[in-house]
Amino acid sequence: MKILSLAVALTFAVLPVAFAQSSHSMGGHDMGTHMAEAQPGVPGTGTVDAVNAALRQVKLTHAPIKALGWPAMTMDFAVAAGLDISKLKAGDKVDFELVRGADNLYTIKSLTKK
Ligand SMILES: [Cu+2]
Repeated sequence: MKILSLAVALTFAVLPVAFAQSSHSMGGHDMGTHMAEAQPGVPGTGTVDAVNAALRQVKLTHAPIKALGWPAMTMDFAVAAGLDISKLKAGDKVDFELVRGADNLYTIKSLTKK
C-alpha cells in the first residue's frame, strides 16, 4: 500500500488566510482610526450579565447591532473613562452607545438603564 505524503504540502498552503476577518471587523469603513472622538456612537441594547468596576468592564448580552453587522451575543465591553458603572448590576436592561477605539475594539461611551 502507498502512503501519499500530501500532508506536508497542505500545511503550507493554509497559513496566510485567517487574518483580516475577525467577527467584529467591518469592511468599508476605512476613514482612519484617529477620529474616535468625532465618531457618532453606535446604539445598542442589551442585558447586563456582569460588572467589573475594577477593570471598567461590563459583560452584556446584546441584541443584534445591524450597523456593525453583529448578531446577538454575550461579550465583554470596556467602559469609557468617566462613565459611572457603580450602580450597574447583573440583570439590568440597558441602552448603550459604542465607539470604536484606535485598537478597533468597541468601547461603551454611554449607557442608560431602561
Ligand atoms: Cu458582540
